[in-house]
Amino acid sequence: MIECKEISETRREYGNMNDLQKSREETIADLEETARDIRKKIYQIAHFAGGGHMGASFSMADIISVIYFGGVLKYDASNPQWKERDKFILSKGHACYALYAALARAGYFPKEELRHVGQTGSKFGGHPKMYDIPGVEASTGALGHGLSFAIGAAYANKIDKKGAHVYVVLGDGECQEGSIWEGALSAPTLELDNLTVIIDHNKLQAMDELENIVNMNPLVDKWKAFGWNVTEINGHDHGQVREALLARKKGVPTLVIANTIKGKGVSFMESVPIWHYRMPNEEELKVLVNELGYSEEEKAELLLK
Ligand SMILES: Cc1ncc(C[n+]2csc(CCOP(=O)(O)OP(=O)(O)O)c2C)c(N)n1
Repeated sequence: MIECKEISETRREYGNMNDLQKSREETIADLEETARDIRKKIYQIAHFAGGGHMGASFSMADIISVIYFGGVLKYDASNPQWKERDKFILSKGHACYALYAALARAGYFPKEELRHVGQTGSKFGGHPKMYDIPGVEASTGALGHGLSFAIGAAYANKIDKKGAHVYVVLGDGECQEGSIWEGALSAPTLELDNLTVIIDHNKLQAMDELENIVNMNPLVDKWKAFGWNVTEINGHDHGQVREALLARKKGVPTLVIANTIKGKGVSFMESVPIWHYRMPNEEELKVLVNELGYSEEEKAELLLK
């Protein structure tokens, strides 16, 4: 683990969070509940959609909980296009069930809409679409584009002299895309200290281990060499995630390597590649509904054949 001390101290230069952020700053205990609720919603979405990338969504459920409910992102769900807002960009768009769950919980749209994901006529697909879905800042799914998009947004904020920040989540497998490294070169050159990139480092990509496909190690050294302010954390520890996401270093973009477990929260899915895209069978479903902590009523609905 790398100490985040240096950057957490520089955070003070930026002052305290404003009232809007504070209104969404849950305690660590509350964030545990929020993340549990987001995991419950992720499976419910998959259940009603009949499939989806659950492992990738569970992997980042804690990160997205802290972003939207831990006092990190500045947003107004009743005014999604608010000009002064921060932006969250999910570059690994296949994990959009986590994003949909967070946006519904934040109040961007009624949670009942989550029942229609993936269905004919629904604006909610298996990858997120901007303009159609309130709160979705970029259409993603073709891996490798979100970082460059985020750099454009952060650079525009600088030109417009806006204090807004841009956060982007990348997959670790996604970092094999060449376009990621073009972005990695550009952001420090542009001195984008209003940009924070989080790598969801679950060490799996699709059906295999990252190292067996294209080895990305040592990730920390690579990003440091490209001029980023790098920290490495446990991506399931809400306190560590919050500390790392609120840290800033003047003139330098921040890169957070969040060590995570793909499928986190459902024992039989954790770190098992096949859960990149697969639905549980009857027996597995019984385990899942107990481990995610659904109410008896919710369980009955999900177990209904
Ligand atoms: C450009 C592109 N190539 C391939 C895919 C197919 N694909 C979808 S998810 C995925 C694996 C991504 O792995 P990673 O970034 O590590 O995310 P994780 O699912 O592990 O969170 C791939 C190859 C894609 N969506 N886009």
